[in-house]
Amino acid sequence: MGRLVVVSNRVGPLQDTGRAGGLAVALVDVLRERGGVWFGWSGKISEEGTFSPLREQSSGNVRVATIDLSETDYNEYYAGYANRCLWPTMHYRLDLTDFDRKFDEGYRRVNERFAARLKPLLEPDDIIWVHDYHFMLLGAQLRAMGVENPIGFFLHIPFPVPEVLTALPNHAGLVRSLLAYDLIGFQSTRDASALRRYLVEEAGADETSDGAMHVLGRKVHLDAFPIGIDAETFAGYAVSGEGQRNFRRLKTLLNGQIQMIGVDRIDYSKGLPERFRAVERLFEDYPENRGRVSFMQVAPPSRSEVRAYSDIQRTLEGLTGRINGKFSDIDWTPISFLTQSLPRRALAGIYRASLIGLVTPLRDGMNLVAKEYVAAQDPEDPGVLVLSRFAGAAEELREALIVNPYSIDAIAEALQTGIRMPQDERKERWERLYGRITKTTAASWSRTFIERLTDAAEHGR
Ligand code: ADQ
Repeated sequence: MGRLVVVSNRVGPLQDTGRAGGLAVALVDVLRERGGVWFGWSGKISEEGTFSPLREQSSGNVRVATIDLSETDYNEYYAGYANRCLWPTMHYRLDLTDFDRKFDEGYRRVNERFAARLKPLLEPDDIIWVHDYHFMLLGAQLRAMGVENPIGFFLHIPFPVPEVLTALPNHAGLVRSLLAYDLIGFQSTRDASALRRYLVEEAGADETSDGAMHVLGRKVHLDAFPIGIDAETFAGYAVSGEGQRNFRRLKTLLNGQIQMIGVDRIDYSKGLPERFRAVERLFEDYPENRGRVSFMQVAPPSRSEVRAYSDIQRTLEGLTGRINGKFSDIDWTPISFLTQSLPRRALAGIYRASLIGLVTPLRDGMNLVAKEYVAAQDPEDPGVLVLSRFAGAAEELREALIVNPYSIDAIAEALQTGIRMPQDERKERWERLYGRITKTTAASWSRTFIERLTDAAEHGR
């Protein structure tokens, strides 16, 4: 069995810090099983940039190797192309894109350098698994350097329909580079069909009998591999010492009142202003909830060097102030807005103390918070998940209350339905949801992808 080489923008950590997400843990598990290398950006900016010496760290049979970025690389590749061109386009926000050709050049340059720095680390039997929108060109560049190992790509964010993707100035080049991968994986069938449709309409592709595509002289394998969490471990977090402490703290504070929870990075794709307005609408349309129900949003800032991100934090602070000013009483505040990140065990306890989990992104590849919320519930008295139809998770989590995140009225109505839902119905829905999240886990996700990649590389290029 060959080693596994994982490439992603940010790497690690190899040890459980109590803060790392389920994805990092899943990847460490498969890396340990096969032995291998995790290669990516160090998170540091230095003058030498991608020419900097390799930063290395090993734990058992797993080696982590990273390089720095120069300030220009960071601005053009990361803050520029990845986060001002690809992220908004893939999330259907063409109004927020900034197509500057310098970003394009920076993205290509950094992908090339990562390929060049990765090549000497490779062994002939390695399987290479590239992650996410930062490295769409990497496979093609490795091939151009003569690398023949199986190379797979998994996109963690949505893949937009051709009508949207074709607004990206170099979409043809980007997609052509993707075709160098032996297997292209997406979060949902919706995303996989968007690429299929693009290949047919823009590149004259034909579908083969095994579901692969013949395009530009190549056979390309693509499919949906919905990412999961380690649900049982996360359920354990909710009843761990730290989980229970947070659960009790909150329950004491709530004193019989109902709590609704939202947990997201601050990002315009997460539908946060719409969610805050929906909470306001709940108190307007169903005034019996005033003094009885409150909403907590935990949202640490991210990518604040990009204007659209800092703007949204100000909007949310404004909305919190306005809504609290309008409805608060001496012993009740409708919204608390926390801009910090919390340890995972504490988070699990907070999910469990909340009757409603609000996950309402305008677009999301999957959304792991939806799955974590379900995992953390008390099986005897579970809460209700209110989930956007535009999250990849909605394809699987069909027993959630599925909403249109653009409709403030629809969200408010679902909140009211959730608040009033009898315990029997909550249990019935939750049992089905829990069944689904324990079936596809983080571990089964990575194993399935690697198996399919090995297969695709063996049987058809
Ligand atoms: P993200 O956009 O970051 O991920 P998501 O899937 O929800 O979105 O994952 C966020 C993770 O960060 C969750 O594990 C959550 O618990 C954690 N988190 C968020 N806020 C936190 C806080 N305040 N404190 C502590 N932890 C917090 C991208 C894609 C998603 C896709 C994932 C994985 O955008 O669609 O599901 O990758 O593929």
